[in-house]
Amino acid sequence: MWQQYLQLIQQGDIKALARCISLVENEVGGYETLMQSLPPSHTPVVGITGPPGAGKSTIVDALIELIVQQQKRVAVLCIDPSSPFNLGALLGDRIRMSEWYNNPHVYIRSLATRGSLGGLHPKIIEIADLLKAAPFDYIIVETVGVGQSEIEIAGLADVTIVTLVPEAGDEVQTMKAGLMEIGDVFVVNKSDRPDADVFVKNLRMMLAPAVHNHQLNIPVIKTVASQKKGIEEMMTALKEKIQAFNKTGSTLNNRRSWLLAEKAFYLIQQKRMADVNKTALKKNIEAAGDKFNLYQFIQNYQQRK
Ligand SMILES: Nc1nc2c(ncn2[C@@H]2O[C@H](COP(=O)(O)OP(=O)(O)O)[C@@H](O)[C@H]2O)c(=O)[nH]1
Ligand SMILES: [Mg+2]
Repeated sequence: MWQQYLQLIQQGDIKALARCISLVENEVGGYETLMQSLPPSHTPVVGITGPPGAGKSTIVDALIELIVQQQKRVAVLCIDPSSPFNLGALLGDRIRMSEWYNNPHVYIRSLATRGSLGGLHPKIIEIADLLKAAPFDYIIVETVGVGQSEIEIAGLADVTIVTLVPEAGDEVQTMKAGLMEIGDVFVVNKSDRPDADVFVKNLRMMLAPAVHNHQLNIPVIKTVASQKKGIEEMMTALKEKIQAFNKTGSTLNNRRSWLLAEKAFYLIQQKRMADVNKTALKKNIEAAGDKFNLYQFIQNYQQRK
């Protein structure tokens, strides 16, 4: 079954892909076999993060349109409980997600943040890996920049876009440090607001030390996503960053290595827990009787493994 799924996914079968994601989400027996057979992939993963209401979904919507115009295929994962894509109707007619749902070049999946300890989604790495096996040209992951999520998104994404809005003129300083550090491209959306230019200037000043120290180019792009302004500039910056990333020759970077180590640790722990049988433990404890020492017991148990 799983081998067949992989073939269908690789052929671009969206239904098979959607089904597989659900199976993985629900940890249906055998999904690990599928995961183990996934070939390496270089589909660029673009993370887009920022505060709620900054316009991330609106930007993604405009990006999808641009990508589709260029005859490319895109998958979008939306992990934003405050404005999920499937509630697009609530956001007004500008988000035309229903249109994308029927477009064979676009796949959109909303994920709940259930059970995740401040991170993105318990299965985000697996789901992104599945998407990478499918013939998409881009994978976009939208997340709210809160809690631990920006650390995860920076590890998961090849290129991270941080979306901000001009607020109270020059209060860039109050921006979360975490967001500051992970942006490869900064987007100042809602630039139709009068204080946008001041904000952009201050943001560039704040980024200057990083740019200078690490010889980085960190573009700051003004957009009015609701009017699709600035989206092409953003796409150009994005493509340059993807190219630069591909040139480094390795998809591993420090953040990704940490994320994978974290995930491996979690999975190994889970696997070890799977062979711990509480009933058997209780029997052993009862057999030891009054001489039972909890700490010796644990020590012996670990040595036996
Ligand atoms: N004035 C203005 N409003 C915008 C712009 N971009 C998005 N919005 C609106 O801001 C609200 C939040 O946008 P949304 O994309 O859901 O933000 P998200 O929470 O970051 O995904 C919606 O009502 C959008 O229509 C913009 O450039 N200018
Ligand atoms: Mg959103």
